[in-house]
Amino acid sequence: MEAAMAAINAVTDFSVEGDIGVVTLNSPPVNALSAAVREGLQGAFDAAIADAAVKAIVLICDGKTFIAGADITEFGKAMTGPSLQDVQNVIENSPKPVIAAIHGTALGGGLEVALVANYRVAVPSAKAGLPEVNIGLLPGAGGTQRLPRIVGVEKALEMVTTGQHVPAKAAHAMGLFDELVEEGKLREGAIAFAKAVVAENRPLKKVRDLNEKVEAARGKPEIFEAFRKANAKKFRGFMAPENNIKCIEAAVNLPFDEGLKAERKLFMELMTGSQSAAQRYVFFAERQAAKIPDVPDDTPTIPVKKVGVIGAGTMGGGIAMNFLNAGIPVTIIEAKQENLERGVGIIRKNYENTAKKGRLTQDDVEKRMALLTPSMEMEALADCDMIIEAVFELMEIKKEVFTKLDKIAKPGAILATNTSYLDVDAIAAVTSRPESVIGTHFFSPANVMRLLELVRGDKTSKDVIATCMKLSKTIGKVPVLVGVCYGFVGNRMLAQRQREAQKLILEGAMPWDVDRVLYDFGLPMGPFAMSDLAGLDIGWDPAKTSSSTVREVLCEMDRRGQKNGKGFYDYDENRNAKPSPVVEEVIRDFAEKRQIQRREITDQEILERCLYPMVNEGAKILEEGKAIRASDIDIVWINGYGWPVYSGGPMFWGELVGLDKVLAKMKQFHAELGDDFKPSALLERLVAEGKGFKDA
Ligand code: 3H9
Repeated sequence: MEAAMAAINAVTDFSVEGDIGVVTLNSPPVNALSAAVREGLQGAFDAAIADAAVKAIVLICDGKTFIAGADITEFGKAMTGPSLQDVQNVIENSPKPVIAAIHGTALGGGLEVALVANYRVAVPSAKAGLPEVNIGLLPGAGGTQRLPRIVGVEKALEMVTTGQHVPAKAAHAMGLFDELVEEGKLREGAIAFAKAVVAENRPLKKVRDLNEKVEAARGKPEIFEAFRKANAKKFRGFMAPENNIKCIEAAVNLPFDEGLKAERKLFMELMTGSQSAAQRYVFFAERQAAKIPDVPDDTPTIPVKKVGVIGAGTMGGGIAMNFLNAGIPVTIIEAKQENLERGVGIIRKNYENTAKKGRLTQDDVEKRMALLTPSMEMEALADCDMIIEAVFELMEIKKEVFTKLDKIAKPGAILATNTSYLDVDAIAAVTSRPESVIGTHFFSPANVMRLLELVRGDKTSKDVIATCMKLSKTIGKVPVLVGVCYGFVGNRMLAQRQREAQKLILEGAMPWDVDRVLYDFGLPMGPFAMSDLAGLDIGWDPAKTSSSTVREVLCEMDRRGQKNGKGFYDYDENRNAKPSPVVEEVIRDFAEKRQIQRREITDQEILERCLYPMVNEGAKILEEGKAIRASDIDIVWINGYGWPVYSGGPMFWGELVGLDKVLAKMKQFHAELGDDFKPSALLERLVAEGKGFKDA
């Protein structure tokens, strides 16, 4: 072989430098292990092994990262070219030492390739992980058998069940990386390392032969039981964590090749199931949501170097924290001194609590607080590039704020209204620049929840949309662009579920029946537990109360929710909920007065009554063009309301159930229970044409 570079195929090159062979992958965006990459790798390693001048082989990647894993887009399709295992066999059986040179992220199948090399060197900014669990899978190319042989059982359990990306320094400390080389000098560093391996004639150690750490855990099933118990709440409903744990158990209890077989079987079980299909769908849906058809990637953006937030209440404070966390200065406005001080105090307290938990240093806390300018003058917002209004959710107040803002804000500044329901166009109309106005619906707590519904008004400019989509990422949010309608996507669909939950308790179910069914479905909590947590008296006015709903009656009885130990449930001093006989009585009495005949209600009916109308409403949102695509609706529900990711969101789940089945039930309920169940025209059309939401 010549010293010159030889192309093995379109994505793989092989070159020789002195006596070191260098295999280079270049398959943007993330060097995923597509058929072409597998083929190229096999060809390049065959060439390197056959080349008599080559004494050791370095595997390195061009672009932003080392191999980020198997090519997820190929899953579920017929395989072409060599399998990943074929490629790994060639590398692992190489008679010449192989060094994986890592930058960016070595993830999943990528790390599994690195684990069949004899050594791994990396730059300090690199990370490594087995994140398959996040797409409902497990590392299916020996990762679960090799990783514990290097890092030990406890760390391996942690890594495969969280999917965490371990930073280079920690990876080095746990032996996953053999050496760290200077940032920006990976190629030189890896070649130097390879030369040293050759010069010192180091033995060809293989990870599969390192048994000490797995043997240390043999005969100790309590390690696994304790791990399962400690994480039971986190893993609730998910199949993948348990299969990952079983694989690590196999690594401990079985010889290596038997362990590989167990891994394969457990991998296939996940790969062919609906949970992984849903989680893979969500992975791509989240990235798809960032793409707006009429706002191309190269749309100009407005530099946002300073942000204003109007309102230092719970929402305003949380919103401000997002920007402070990202290093963007914030001016925060309140009308009254005491409210301003209280709001700023809460922000500081939040940061200090985080610092107490060790997730921030005191220095970080001070740096963030130094970026915050409290003020009682709206004029202080004159130099802000973006201003987010987070005052009380009342149209008249918002209009008043925007009228003032229009006079103060500099030309081109983005004017955002944080609203959960209100008409963004009506707010924009009071300004002389509706093109600068956009809705930002943050979810509470705004510094924690990932979802951000960005509400596009009739006149919102593309620059403003492009800026807000990108800025959302900067502040760690998952943005979804939605249209103006009451409650936008999330709350509009939630209203369907809430309405049915209220009806069901009058017709025969109890709040704890409804909550149990929805919790068992995988939601974080049911509607009544949620009401108790939020407080039953939110928006309740004792002066205007009229006993017109069960909630009102409960408020009149001073049952205000968790905060005073009684709501839909009774609470003990540790806030454990118990079904309340008093509430049961109130409900029965309420139904009787309204002559509602109570009857037996099955769990199945609760599920269908609460969730099918949501799917139907999602279809209406789609047909009205208030969401760009069905998968955007799913992203809203997963990130804003805790819909279980393993069923993919309401729209994906509707298809999993079968749109024909959903429609048939909606028609039945429509006939029996009235217009709340009127099927959407889109749903009817899709079923008639045998199509799914992606064809909408
Ligand atoms: C696996 O390895 C199974 C094996 O154990 C066993 C097999 C037998 N495939 O996220 P980004 C695309 S399972 C295909 O925006 P970032 C992505 O869709 C895999 N495509 O960039 C996007 O496309 P587009 C285990 C992929 O810089 C573009 O790349 N590995 C894959 O924010 C850029 O992505 C994982 O689960 C893929 N594997 O983050 C890692 N990965 O531009 C998954 C990405 O058209 N990937 N794309 O929208 C990640 O976590 C992030 O993408 C990464 C980069 C951190 C790498």
